[in-house]
Amino acid sequence: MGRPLAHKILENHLVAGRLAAGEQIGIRIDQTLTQDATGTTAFLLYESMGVGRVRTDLSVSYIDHNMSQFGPENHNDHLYLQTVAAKSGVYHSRAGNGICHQVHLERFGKGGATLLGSDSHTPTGGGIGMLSIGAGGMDVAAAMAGGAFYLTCPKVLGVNLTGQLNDWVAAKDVILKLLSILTTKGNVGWVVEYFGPGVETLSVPQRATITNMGAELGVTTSIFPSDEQTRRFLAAQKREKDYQPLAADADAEYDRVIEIDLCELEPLAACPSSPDNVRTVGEIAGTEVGQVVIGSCTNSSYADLMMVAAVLKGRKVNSMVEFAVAPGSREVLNMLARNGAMADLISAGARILESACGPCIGQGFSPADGVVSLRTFNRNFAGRSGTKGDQVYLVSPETAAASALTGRITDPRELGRLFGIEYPKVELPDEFIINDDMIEPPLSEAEAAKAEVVRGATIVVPEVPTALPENLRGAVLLKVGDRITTDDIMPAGVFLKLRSNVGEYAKVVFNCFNEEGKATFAQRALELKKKGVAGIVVAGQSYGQGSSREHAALCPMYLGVRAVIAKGIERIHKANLINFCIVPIEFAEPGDYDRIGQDDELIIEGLLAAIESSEQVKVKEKTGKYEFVGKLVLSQRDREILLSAGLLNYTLKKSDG
Ligand code: MIC
Ligand code: SF4
Repeated sequence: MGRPLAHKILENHLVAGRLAAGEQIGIRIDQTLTQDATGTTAFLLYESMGVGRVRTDLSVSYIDHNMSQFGPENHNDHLYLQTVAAKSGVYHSRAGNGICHQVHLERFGKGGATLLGSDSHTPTGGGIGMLSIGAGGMDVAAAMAGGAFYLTCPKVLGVNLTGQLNDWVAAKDVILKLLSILTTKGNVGWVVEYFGPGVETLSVPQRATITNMGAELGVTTSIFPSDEQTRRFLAAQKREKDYQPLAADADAEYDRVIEIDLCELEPLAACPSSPDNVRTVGEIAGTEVGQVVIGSCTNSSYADLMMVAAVLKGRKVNSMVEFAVAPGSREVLNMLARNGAMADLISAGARILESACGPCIGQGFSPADGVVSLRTFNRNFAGRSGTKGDQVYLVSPETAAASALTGRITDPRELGRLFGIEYPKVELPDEFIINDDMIEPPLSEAEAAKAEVVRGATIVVPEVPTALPENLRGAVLLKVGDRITTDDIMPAGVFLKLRSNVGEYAKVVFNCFNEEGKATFAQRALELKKKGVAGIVVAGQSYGQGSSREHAALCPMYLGVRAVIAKGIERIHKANLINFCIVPIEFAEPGDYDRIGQDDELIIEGLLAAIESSEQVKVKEKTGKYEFVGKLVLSQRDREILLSAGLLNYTLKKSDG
């Protein structure tokens, strides 16, 4: 039986388990990436492991999220990350050099290798044929220390691409189409693999847009073959030596196949406030727009920005539109500065933002009340932009540029009729301007031994979890519905700078559910913790969607939360819960969710024994009002981690033994 590419790469890296869908496997990790918002915790935990230099082929630490620098926190983080990277054998991409995924694709990604990143959009590397997986910082720290990464061997969903995109239809429309089919929920345990004759018509940056936003499906990763397009891209990056052709076997069998004819696609938009709330741009055309932003790791490549510049050249954006551009990397910025396209954008009225995540993670540029904001990003969760009740639409650069001109949501295919604009076919350059001066190599071992790590006062080593009790007595601190995102659990935006101080950051856990004048989630949790009562969170389906931020487990753990009972929990978040010793429990009967009320006290007798050897626990309401069965969907290793009081303790115990 022919094998998909994803399974071939997994097989080449397999160190534990059997390569069969659903089995627990361990794989060797060749490269890691961390970014500053998850990186400080990852490196603090890494340092606690006491392993010295990283044991991967390559590890890179990026600064791209926390760059607003209101107060000393961000710069303290940057200095810590720069010095700890130098000492630990890690490359350091300085603030201003670009968004981790874009820079990694340009400068480091390699087909056939494995990449583990402490950011959910790490699958961007799938655009170059690399098996790239997002994880919590603790898992990445363990991989930097040479440990394997453990996951459920995924099923493979083949997407057969045929045809070719029409003018003005973009890679973004391909992934939006897939999101409209698969939605953001129910896809845990799958890899999406693209194949078919349409693949060769897509450039590496287009493929990277598709694999990047594959994260919104909730799948383990997405991957494209490595072919002539890949070779051309790597050659233009002066890295042809990193090229190798890779593809699935011709007779590869997929667990499911979806057909997408690229010729049939049209411009699409994800409407507020979920990436899978997809409609055609035609259906929503005419809606007034007050803000347009081009950027984020999804759509800020050279070709994306050249397309926008070509549309806007010699024109002005609508006077009621705030228009901003955040180039994905310094390389992209340099290219556009040198070839004049940046001047075209500036003349058209663009506000040029830093090469960073910026507005995508609520670091400025929040829209006004009631204003529609069109963004080329990958997430439009409610409030993520920094404005309560925001109306964020996710679109392609083509649709964004067209709408910036008219001030209304506009199908870019109308640009010819409206402005006489012909489709500007953007070709990738034969050579990018390569300048790696802002990527600092690590120190030699001898130099590293003498080097000091700079640790500012705002950087606090996180608490480690305590052991779970034999019998758990807990109160339901919060009952929430379906699709709670990690942005809901742990908001970013103005709170992002608190990432390196768990005690401070924990004050805003579940902030969006706090009501004015009432005790916050954090206050209620700490009150219970003082009384020796654990916190429990009850949730619906797809709990913990979105980002990889382990603070969504670490901060609740700090507040005394010991269990999450949900109808379903997303992959990365579930791993983070286990790593920080919060027990993930799934309802055996989803209907039992309805019986639980907020503030109910629940008792789980024999919790430790169940974690050791059972697939279920019995959960009783304290006064006997009801009881129900919860499933423990855990691998043997998950069980050992929970019984060891979390991944750090587990790792330390293993290295002692
Ligand atoms: C995001 O897009 O939500 C982030 C911010 O990049 C996160 C990581 C984080 O919260 O630091 C992600 O995608 O994992
Ligand atoms: Fe940064 Fe946004 Fe990409 Fe997350 S999704 S890495 S915040 S640009």
